[in-house]
Amino acid sequence: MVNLEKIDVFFSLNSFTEIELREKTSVVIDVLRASSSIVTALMNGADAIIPVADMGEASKIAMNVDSENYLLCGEKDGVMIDGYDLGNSPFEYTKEVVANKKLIFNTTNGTKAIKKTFGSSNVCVAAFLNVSAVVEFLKTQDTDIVLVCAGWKGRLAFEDILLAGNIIYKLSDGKLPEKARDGVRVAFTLYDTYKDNIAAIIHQSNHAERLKTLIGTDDIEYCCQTDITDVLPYLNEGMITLKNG
Ligand code: 3SL
Repeated sequence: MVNLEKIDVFFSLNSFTEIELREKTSVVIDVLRASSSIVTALMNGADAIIPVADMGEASKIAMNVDSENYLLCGEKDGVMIDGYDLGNSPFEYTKEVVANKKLIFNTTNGTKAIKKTFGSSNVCVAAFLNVSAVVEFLKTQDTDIVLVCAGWKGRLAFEDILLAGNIIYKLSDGKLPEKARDGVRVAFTLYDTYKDNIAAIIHQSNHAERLKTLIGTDDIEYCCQTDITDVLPYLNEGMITLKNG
């Protein structure tokens, strides 16, 4: 059973150091859109996702692998990078495109946050799309748990904290323990306030506004869906694959 007093929430990838994640289970959250694209890619049969911190790291890997089996994927500031095979819209990660492929994945915040968790005991990736699968996994963990919100360039992102709150709400059966940490209280309270209007409130977030001007609203609507899959993306030797997959 999870000890709810031992959960913490970090609100952006700049708000913690790697040392704070040692011997913990880290859950990386980037609702718009890296987490949602990772979940979708694995749901549609991608073999593995290799998160990278920047373009240099992505190119280095891409130069040394067989391009038949690997795709170079991601974005910078929401826009697909020149020369990449795919951007960061979950709609690009279809069965036809990603099945049996390894994806080198480079995004503005999400993959940088994942890289920072590499020293954790366990790392999984959460979206609204797979929230119940993440919660079931966390219930089996006896380590401390850290919910790592990727945010946007060091700032918090509303939708990431909302999902952190959803995870805590489910783990606590909707009852916040008295000694919960401040980050847990904030995330829980945010989710409790908006739980009946998730999609509507996410549409008003800063990153949703940014995306709307770039690509419209389809991706946002997709990423707001809850529990469309039970896939659990799990980090294993630098690659994210299906847990037990
Ligand atoms: O920051 C990230 O990792 C991305 O998910 C941002 S975007 O939605 O592709 O703009």
